[in-house]
Amino acid sequence: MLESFDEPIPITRPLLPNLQNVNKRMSEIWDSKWVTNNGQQQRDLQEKLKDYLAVEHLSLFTNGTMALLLGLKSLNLTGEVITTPFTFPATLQALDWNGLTPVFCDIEPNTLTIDSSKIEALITEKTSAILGVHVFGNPCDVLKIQEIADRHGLKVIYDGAHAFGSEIKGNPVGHYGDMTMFSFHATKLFNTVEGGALVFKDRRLAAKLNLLKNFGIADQEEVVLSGLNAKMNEIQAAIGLETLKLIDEEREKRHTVKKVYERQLANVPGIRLLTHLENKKSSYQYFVIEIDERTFGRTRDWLQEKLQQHNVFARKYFYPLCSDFTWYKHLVSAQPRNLPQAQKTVKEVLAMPYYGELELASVVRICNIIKSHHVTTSGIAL
Ligand code: T4K
Repeated sequence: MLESFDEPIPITRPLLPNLQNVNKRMSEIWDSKWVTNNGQQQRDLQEKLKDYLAVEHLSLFTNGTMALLLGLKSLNLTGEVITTPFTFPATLQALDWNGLTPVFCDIEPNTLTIDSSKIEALITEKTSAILGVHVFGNPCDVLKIQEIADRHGLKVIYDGAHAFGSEIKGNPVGHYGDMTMFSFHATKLFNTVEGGALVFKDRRLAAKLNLLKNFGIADQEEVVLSGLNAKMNEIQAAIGLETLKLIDEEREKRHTVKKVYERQLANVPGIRLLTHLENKKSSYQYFVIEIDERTFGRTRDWLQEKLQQHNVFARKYFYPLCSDFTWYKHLVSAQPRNLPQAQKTVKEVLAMPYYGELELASVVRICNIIKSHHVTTSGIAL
């Protein structure tokens, strides 16, 4: 019988910067008495992130959801947007708040991103954009998506909430599409507690996004469009500036954790590791496995429950499918028969505890719990 962990092992832990360094920045902010509205820390972080992500245009927001919502707004989209059902609710909610109708496209089994071979059949005269999600940091099939978009005059937006630092053949993921959103929530590899950014191709969007995130106020005399309040404040930015210094080291630690998981779970029948990406660099945001009930002998839900009994909190990201939300059920594209791969994936995927501080011995213990509950075809637990 394997022992439970004394302390809970969560799916992640926020990467927190050195408190003394943060306090130093807090003193600067206190002295300046400038705490939000395009302050110095925010401007510094914007420049640092442009360098880090190797992009020309970047705008910071109070969180990833507001970034995506206002990014979609800035592109004047109308009608229908083709997207994936296998994502966090925020992707779809950003469409809803823009009055856009999602058209759900099935996902492909290796990256779990939108299946580019199924997009074209869903395009109608109402389609204005494709919204892909680089889910778990796995980049979408960006070249094929762009080709389809160009043929039909559509915009391409990526929800890259998980993809900070992902690359495709050496190119940063933010180079693709018209616009990419990154989330800087506490659970993300790079975080500003809450926060987010948009990177975009068209430099003219910078001014529009500045208006959209600041009530549409052009100056003290004029409000030129209906915006919202979605600015990143100085405290968020200060934390981001310090966290950014730790990212490369955190990535290395996560790489080591990943290797241990991969070694331990390599030959467990019925467990597929979704970590090998051809020609693509991972963001090291999540470590995800897929449980095939027939071969493993148990369901994903059963395994999640077992891990929980041992004080290990793996998560069913992303369950339920967004297409199963009650307010989409009337859509033809949301019908389960039209999304067979997504319907299968949503029952099989489990995101494992994954963060740099996770002890390697704990990873081995977690894997032993999984292995001990694998059932052979003869019904004997290994
Ligand atoms: N698009 C996609 C594809 C996304 O995944 C997300 C967000 C968005 C858009 C929207 O971006 P933001 O507007 O959030 O910037 C979390 C996050 O809240 C959410 O940001 C994230 N995706 C999603 C995948 O995960 P929950 O409900 O799973 O979080 P919660 O509170 O259960 O936290 C998970 C674990 O993390 C805890 O069990 C322990 C640990 N934790 C968490 C927090 C907040 C800590 O140790 N300390 C903490 O302060 O949603």
